[in-house]
Amino acid sequence: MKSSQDEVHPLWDDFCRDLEPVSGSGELTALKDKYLSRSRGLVSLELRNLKALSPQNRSEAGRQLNALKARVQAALSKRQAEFKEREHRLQLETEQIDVTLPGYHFVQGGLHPLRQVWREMEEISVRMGFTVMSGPEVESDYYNFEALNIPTGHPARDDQDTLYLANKLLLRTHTSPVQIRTMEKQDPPLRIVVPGRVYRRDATDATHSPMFHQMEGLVVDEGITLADLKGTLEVFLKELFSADTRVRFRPSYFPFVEPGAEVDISCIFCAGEGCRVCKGSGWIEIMGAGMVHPRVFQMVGYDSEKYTGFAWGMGIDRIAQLKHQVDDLRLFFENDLRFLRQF
Ligand code: 2NL
Repeated sequence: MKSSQDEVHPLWDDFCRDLEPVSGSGELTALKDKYLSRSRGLVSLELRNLKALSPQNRSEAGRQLNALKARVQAALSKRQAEFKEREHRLQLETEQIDVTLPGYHFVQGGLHPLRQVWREMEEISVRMGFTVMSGPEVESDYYNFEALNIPTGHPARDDQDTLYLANKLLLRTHTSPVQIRTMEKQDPPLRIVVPGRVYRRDATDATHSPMFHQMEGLVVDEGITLADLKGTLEVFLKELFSADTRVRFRPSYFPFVEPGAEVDISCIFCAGEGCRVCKGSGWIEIMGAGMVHPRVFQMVGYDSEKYTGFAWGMGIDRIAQLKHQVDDLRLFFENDLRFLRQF
């Protein structure tokens, strides 16, 4: 007679037939329920029926049922593992990434050459103790002219061909209105620089643009002298160009300063020998400057007996042209990438 342990319970064949067509986790759970559910499972029912058997038969049948239960559990686990494996393989196939594909090309931008010079001038100024200020590009006649000692009918108004807007507004022709606004709000001492866009009614050519960039500066305190102006601008220009740059001041006229000066640097191309750029003179005009006119201080409510100051203004575009030897201003505004990529 065959050992009872080898004898497989008849439910095993049923189970095997049921398991055969199962193709997914859901069906497998239903199958597990059918055989092993505590309340309704076929194996569980058989186990409960053991009570009705005689003690000798019971232990034999019990062993057989427990063996069946273990085989069913093992078969279910094995199939479950196969499903999991299949799912994983499918995932690997469908979610493949070809790591040999070329990456995205991110275009690296850069600062416009004018902005680079703008920044450099700001940085030098900040190192020298100045605060960078900005203000509106649309201005009133008062801030652009009146407060700067340029009254109606003054020849300077004709010189500065202004772009007028509606309602008596205009596009600022220099950044000076920002200094006026700052003085109205702040008491001395004041050390500020103002870079910004400015506008003139000019036709575009190699040396003119209706919009260009300027940086002005202003120092106001007690006891400020022309020597402070000369020393400050000399340090600034040596930083901006080179330590061996020489600076000279020629008397000139601006309505908002007295005395006024035009400031030259020794030619950065021929070191003063005389060349095409400096037209043989050895000097290049780089900015205008002067001691702030007492009338300007009176307009903003500063005590012109107590305070003195100096101011200057220079073209950012012009300095960029010099630094990079760009002979046509329009190149800075056309934004041809072949030009811009050189900076
Ligand atoms: C130039 C000349 C200059 C100023 C700008 C200024 C501003 C105030 C008061 C006094 Cl609020 N002066 N600015 C002074 C002298 C010259 O610029 O040729 N710029 C390109």
